[in-house]
Amino acid sequence: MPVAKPESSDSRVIAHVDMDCFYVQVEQRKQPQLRGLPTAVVQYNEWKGGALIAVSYEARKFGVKRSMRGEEAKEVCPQIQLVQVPVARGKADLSGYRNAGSEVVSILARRGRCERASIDEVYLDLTDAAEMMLADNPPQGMETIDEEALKSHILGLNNEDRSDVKENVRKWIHRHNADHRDKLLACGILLVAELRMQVLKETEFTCSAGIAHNKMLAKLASGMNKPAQQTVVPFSSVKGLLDTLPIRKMKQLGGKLGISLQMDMGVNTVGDLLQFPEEKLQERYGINTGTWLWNIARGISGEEVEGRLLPKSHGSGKTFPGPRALKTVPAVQHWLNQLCEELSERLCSDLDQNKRIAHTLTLHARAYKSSDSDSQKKFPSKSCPLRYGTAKIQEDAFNLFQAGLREYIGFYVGKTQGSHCSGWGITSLSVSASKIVPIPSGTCSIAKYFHGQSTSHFSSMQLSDNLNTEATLSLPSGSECYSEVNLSEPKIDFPKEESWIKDTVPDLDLQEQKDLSSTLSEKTQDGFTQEDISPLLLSGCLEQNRSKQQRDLTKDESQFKSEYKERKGKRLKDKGTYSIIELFKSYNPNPSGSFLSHEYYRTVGGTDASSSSYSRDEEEGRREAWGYNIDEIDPSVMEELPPEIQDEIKAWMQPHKRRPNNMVKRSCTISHYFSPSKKS
Ligand code: DCP
Repeated sequence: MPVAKPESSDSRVIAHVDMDCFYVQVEQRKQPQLRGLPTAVVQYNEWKGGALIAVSYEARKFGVKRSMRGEEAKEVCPQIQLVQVPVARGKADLSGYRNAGSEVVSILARRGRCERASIDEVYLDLTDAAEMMLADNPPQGMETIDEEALKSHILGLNNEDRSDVKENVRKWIHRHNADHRDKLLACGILLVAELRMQVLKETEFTCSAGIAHNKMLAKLASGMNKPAQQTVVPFSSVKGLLDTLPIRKMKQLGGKLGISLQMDMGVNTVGDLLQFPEEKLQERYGINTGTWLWNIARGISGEEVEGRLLPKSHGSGKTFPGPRALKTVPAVQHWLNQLCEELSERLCSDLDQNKRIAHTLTLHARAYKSSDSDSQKKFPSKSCPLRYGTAKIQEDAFNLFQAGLREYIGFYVGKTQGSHCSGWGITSLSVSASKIVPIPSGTCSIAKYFHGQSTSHFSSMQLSDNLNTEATLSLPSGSECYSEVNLSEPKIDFPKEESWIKDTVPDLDLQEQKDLSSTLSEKTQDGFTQEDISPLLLSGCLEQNRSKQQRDLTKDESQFKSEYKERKGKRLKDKGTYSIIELFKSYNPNPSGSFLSHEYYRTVGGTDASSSSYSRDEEEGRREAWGYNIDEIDPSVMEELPPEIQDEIKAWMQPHKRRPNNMVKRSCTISHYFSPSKKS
């Protein structure tokens, strides 16, 4: 049956699904004896019991918060179970959590377009499925409504008589006189409840969800009732929700922009924004941001759910705070090698499982100079074409670091090498691989492709007298071959940047996202963006290793071959086998038909409806744990904004770089992000 396309964003059904205390659930699945107990996951660094990064709802009842260290948590909750994040190569190993997130994504993606927004959250566009349900089997006529759906929280629903909340939900779903938008949301309620139950059955994880007409509202709603519950925002309740919502609770407004709205404009709630005409907001914050603020005050957001299940980049990073700062080049190289090894491993897995290749390697660092008045100067992020194989990535990353350091300290790095303290310190290092695209169709010989890649620096030099000559890599189909060397420069047709690289960095941890965000916005030393840069331009940075590369070519390729084979044979999934039925029987003393009855949560550690993932304390804790610079807008949030808005906010946050006239000039593209109905 043909499915009617939604005419405006009001008639879309969008869900935001967020796992509950995710890392804790992953650890509890590994160790089922921890289920139902107050539990927290701590960073591998054991100082004062390690920093808490995930706290179970049972532990939250005792006042345990993410901002605490293990020892503090033990003070408020002596029986707390602290589980350490797995460690590999001297740093946190998040692969188990990433893989667990992927399991969930593969289930959620069954009913509609699915966008993996971070390690534990997903957006779904369920519009087509809802329209289909409405046409085939509308909820209004259903005799029985699933128990889990009846436990939904519907904003604006009069629940004065608390004894019959489920009955009210049933009536709301059954309304025959509801408008089309509410009928679609009723379908959304059933679809999401079913998906959440499926996730529970197949993975043993609980999640919470928000269901609304756009991403912004769905995201807001998903944190309102946790854990294992879902919240719905009918169109008629949007104004009521936003009117009283503190401005800083909007995830995009937790940083400087939110502070400015409060301090400069006297805006304390999202509803307060309604008093300002769009022009006024544009005048103050630029055209794009002004329009965006005008829209969010009205609950309008036309941002699409991208069909993206895989991360758009991979990153590996580590911080070295305080006395742990790296002060010598060999120390940096040691850690870079560890990070590159992890990155290479993930690239191989991505290649093996998803047939995708990454094209750009970027190095990010944070540094300080002990004797410099220009202490504001940032360590420049550097990028180059990515060559596969651990040794190559390590080598390139080290070269990028040296190039960055030269620029940062202003004189030749050689002077600072050795074990002496050189007057600088590195407090954070990360490497990331981006521009990840599927291997072009017809490219059956992966190895051949990488032979082409691995020699790209040489080939680009050979091509230097004819810069317009870009050899096309045409690979014959056939079995993998590791022995041939193809000296041509690979040519890949990238999908349009906007359509491929979304505004989020889903599979990076918060620190990695922050670093990547800053790199993507920075230009290189030569004034080229990383999109502009060609292997030839990097020859200065890489030249010193050219002869070594030539010598090592054969060795590197066989190394890549064995790494690739090794990865291929490795099973990544680590799914628990504990029966879900057994699990919930053993923890639910009064099991009802539903896996997650309210009784379960009351008995083994539920939370009241006021607990929310938007709690300020938790936000602060997260920033602390990840070394956030409070002066910067939360990048994990900013990256979810349309790129134009990101640019504008970045410009706004850096007054010295701000050019208001420019902002006005390049702002005319914003309108397509928002519903055309906004002016009505
Ligand atoms: N995380 C982390 N370091 C932080 C914050 C979070 O490593 N400073 C990790 C652990 C979390 C996961 O990210 O389990 C997801 O973070 P959320 O903010 O979604 O929080 P939780 O899933 O832990 O809890 P909630 O149920 O409140 O969403």
